Amino acid sequence: MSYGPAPEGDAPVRDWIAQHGGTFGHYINGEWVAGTTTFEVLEPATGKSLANVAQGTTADVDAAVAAARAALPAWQALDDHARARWLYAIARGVQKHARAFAVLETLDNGKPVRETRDIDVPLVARHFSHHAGWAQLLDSEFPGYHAYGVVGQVIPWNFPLLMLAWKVAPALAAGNTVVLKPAEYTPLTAIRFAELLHEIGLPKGVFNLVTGDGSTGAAIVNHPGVDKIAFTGSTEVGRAIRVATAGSGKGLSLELGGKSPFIVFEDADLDSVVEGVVDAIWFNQGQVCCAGSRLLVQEGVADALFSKLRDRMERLRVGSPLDKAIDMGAIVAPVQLDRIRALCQQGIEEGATCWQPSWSAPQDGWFHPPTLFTNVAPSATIAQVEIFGPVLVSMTFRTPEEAVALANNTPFGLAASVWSENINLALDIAPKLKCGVVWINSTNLFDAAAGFGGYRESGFGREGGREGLWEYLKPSRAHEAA
Ligand code: TAP
Repeated sequence: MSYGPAPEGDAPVRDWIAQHGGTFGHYINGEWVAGTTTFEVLEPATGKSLANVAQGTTADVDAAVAAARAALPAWQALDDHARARWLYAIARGVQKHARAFAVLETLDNGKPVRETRDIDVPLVARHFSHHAGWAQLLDSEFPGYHAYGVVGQVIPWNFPLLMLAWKVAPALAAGNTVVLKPAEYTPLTAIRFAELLHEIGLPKGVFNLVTGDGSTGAAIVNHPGVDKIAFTGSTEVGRAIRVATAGSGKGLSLELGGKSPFIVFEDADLDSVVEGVVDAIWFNQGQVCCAGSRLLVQEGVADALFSKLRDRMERLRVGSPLDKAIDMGAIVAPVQLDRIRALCQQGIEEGATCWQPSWSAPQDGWFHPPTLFTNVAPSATIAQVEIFGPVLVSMTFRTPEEAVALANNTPFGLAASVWSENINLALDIAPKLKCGVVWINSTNLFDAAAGFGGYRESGFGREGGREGLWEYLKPSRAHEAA
């Protein structure tokens, strides 16, 4: 299949890249700084080159931290209402350029434009306007607390702009200044975001962007001038960051991986369940930290559900993410695709049954079909590790107690969803699940006002709402002395 039509119009976004000569630098102290070296960013749907982006060095991180430090007194001295006005201006700017942000995110990440247009970008704007509200309530709602100072933020590639918003909005609202590193695969919407801040005139140094690979992230984490690290990414890197920051006095919040259960009781409405599953595991090709990647279904309805699910999977469309009719786009990078394939192979070798619909893979780019595993042992590798792809692993249970035991049988603890027409049963099960978020008869619902985050190996700290604000505040000295 060729790279299909672009109903959302990708030409203006490709023109924007071309206007920059296809090369982008860091945004430090309100200026664009060329990188000493660059790396190539590829388009997942075609495998072709999209842009070249600066590789951040320790000198770049030093400059960014110094700029954030210098900007701190004036930013903190701003009246809360004045800070709120900046956040509203950012929200408005995102809305104004929503189409360009959505298309750019789709080109860079490979996720369907229908998702970036209807979910990612609107949630970004909502996050900034929500935190504009909080900026005005700091004195009344958090007396005796003040901003950390300079915050270092390192984010993943699966929701590039949304993860930026989850980090930057509360940090700025609370009066911190920021040094942010986006993921190597997907830095472009963060770059366009920095351009937006420049256009609206945010004071220099309040937001600094240093692009690069993991070494740039490590330079931010280890920098002595950073007061707090906020990280979203894999459990493996989160663990390394916790070790690196131990004893440094830095604040830390970690939003890590997951292996979230999707629990279906036999009285659930199976047609709703099927649509829920589509959203849980095939949204963003399953590259979602809280993806409902483990389907736990009560024995009496297992066969009926699998049959309905297979029918629905046959109708999922995989292809060019710029096509609005597409359900699943591309996997972010070949290394991720290889990892997904290898884990599927391991699942088969360990005795599970793999089912995929008939599909024709687009010739270019990196695509994987929706995949369902049945007959999976709870201890199987695919039942335990985060696959981070469109692969659903299913197991059956007999009793609610067994469902809870299966659900809690991984080291993670991010999210869960429970499906039953008996609300008493669902409400009884929910608090027994070891995870930060539980959805009932729904999944993947995010709201700027609701704290999101995990525990166990899914990390600690919350993003969103009042709980999220705490991550960017610490007691003022007077309060500590009291
Ligand atoms: P990671 O490989 O952990 O990368 C995350 C970020 O950390 C990237 O910017 C990465 O840079 C950087 N990094 C890599 N090594 C580092 C180091 N030693 N020190 C500091 N920074 C370093 O994760 P990913 O593959 O991008 O994202 C997928 C993971 O994120 C999944 O496990 C997913 O569950 C998790 N996630 C969690 C949540 C929440 S809210 N819990 C939300 C979204 C995603 P490079 O890009 O250059 O490698």
